[in-house]
Amino acid sequence: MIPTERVLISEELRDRFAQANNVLVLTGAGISAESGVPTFRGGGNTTVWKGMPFDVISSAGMLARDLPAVWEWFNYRRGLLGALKPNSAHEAIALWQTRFQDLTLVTQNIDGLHQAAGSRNVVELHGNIWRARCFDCGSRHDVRELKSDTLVPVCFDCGGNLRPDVVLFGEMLPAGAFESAAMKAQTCDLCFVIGTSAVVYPAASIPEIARAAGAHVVEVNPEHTALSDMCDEVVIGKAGEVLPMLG
Ligand code: BJW
Repeated sequence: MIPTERVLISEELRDRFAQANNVLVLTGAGISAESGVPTFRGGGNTTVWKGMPFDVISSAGMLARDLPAVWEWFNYRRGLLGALKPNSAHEAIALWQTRFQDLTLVTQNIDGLHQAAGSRNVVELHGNIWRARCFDCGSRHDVRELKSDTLVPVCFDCGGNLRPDVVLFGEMLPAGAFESAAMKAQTCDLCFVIGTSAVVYPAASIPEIARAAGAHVVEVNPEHTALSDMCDEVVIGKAGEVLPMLG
């Protein structure tokens, strides 16, 4: 018996994928779900930690009020992520680097799994959980080896307090990150939006910019999202199943 594909990829998408030169990919937490990374929202639920919704603990306000609590939250998450590996969706996108003339990978994820799969020049809109940044001198440090019970580590250069090098609610994105993604969105011919609920701005505006500039916008997600209605095509399915089918 010939196995049937559970996910439907249209002929139009196959053609566009075969002919595309400039491709932009925006990813969110859902692309890492099949690696075991918890998403923030989905199925009507919101991640909560010690009674606090994540948008409270992961906020500029909490950083100002209670830095040790923020470190405790990120130490806990580094513990969750440490052993996880990239999945077939991360691997498929890493292969696209050699397939297209120009591939821009923009991620909202802080887990580093795209890089672990071999993707280079990843535009990280929301930072990276494996780095910390000094409040005083701004220098960045690798915290892969940091002990999981360290609350408020100090800067190896100046002794100032470190903070996770991630973008919390109410904070600005890293200088130039959104701007370079938006510039590529204006010139891409195919734009994939993968595994994001597309409710957090300015990241969610990237596919909107691509669509307004004439790109074909394709969403890959098991659920419909805030962005589905403006997409040219919505592929309902898990990223780890859909992306390898594209080639
Ligand atoms: C699968 C799957 C599978 C599951 N395969 N898919 C305009 C209007 C209103 C508000 C604002 C606005 N502009 C800015 C704001 C404020 C705010 C914002 O957007 N708020 C809205 C939520 C209302 N934005 C900000 O504060 C940003 N900063 C900013 O704009 O600076 C300027 C400014 C400064 C000061 C004042 C005002 C403006 C910063 C946003 C930073 C977001 N940070 C976080 C936390 C990072 C650190 C941490 O990890 O703790 O980033 S929030 C969280 O959401 C995280 C994510 O990157 C981000 C996006 O989530 P994502 O990736 O979409 O995940 P989910 O869980 O939402 O969705 C998962 C999806 O996967 C679902 O759709 C599933 O179906 C799907 N899925 N399995 C494929 N196998």
